[in-house]
Amino acid sequence: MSQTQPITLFYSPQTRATGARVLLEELKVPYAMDVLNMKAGEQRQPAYLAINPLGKVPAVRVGDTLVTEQGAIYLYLADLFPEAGLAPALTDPDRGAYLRWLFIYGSCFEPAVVDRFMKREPGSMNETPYASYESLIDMLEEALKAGPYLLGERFTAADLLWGIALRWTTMFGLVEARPAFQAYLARIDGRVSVQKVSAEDAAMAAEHEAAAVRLKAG
Ligand SMILES: N[C@@H](CCC(=O)N[C@@H](CS)C(=O)NCC(=O)O)C(=O)O
Repeated sequence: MSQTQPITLFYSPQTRATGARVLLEELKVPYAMDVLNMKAGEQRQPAYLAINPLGKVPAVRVGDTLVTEQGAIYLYLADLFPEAGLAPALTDPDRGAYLRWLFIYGSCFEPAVVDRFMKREPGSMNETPYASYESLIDMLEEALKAGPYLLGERFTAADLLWGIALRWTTMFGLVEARPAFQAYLARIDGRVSVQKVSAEDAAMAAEHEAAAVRLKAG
């Protein structure tokens, strides 16, 4: 481990924070969690809005450094612990493709999926940030067909971001479960880190639901 500052992950189960926790598990570093019950609205309370004014998880604090936004969090943590080998170095030719996949996630994939979920007309190819949903998903399929990972043989933090995202987007029917995606998901789901966090998430989410019901009942 290259640094010893305390790490706190601001977390809520079965959300976009799940992947950030999986990444910390893969990095094999100690971390604490500040868990928010989103079903009880804790993410909109002043204490958390001071961490992320958007009231969104994940956020991560390492010493005095606070990072929000999934892409930024993955980039930061994987670079902070280079010995885990989840981020190509700045001078590595793979760095370009790695950054591209980390950034395409937030700047293209999420807007495309949200437009689809909301049944919003996305506009023409030159009006959207992602050209078209089909071209984006086809590009992802091409990369994963070659596989086994986004950068070929090399597994990186970008695979955790995309693997976890593909899991929930295919589950909700927002992304068609093409064979290349299913094979990729099987590889990601088979990781010990993913299995551990998924099991703990299920238990935590059930506790949150029960606590929110108790709160409503007064
Ligand atoms: N742009 C943010 C989005 C994060 C996000 O949407 N998180 C959801 C959980 S899946 C959230 O915190 N929602 C709480 C709310 O909006 O009340 C990122 O990529 O980190």
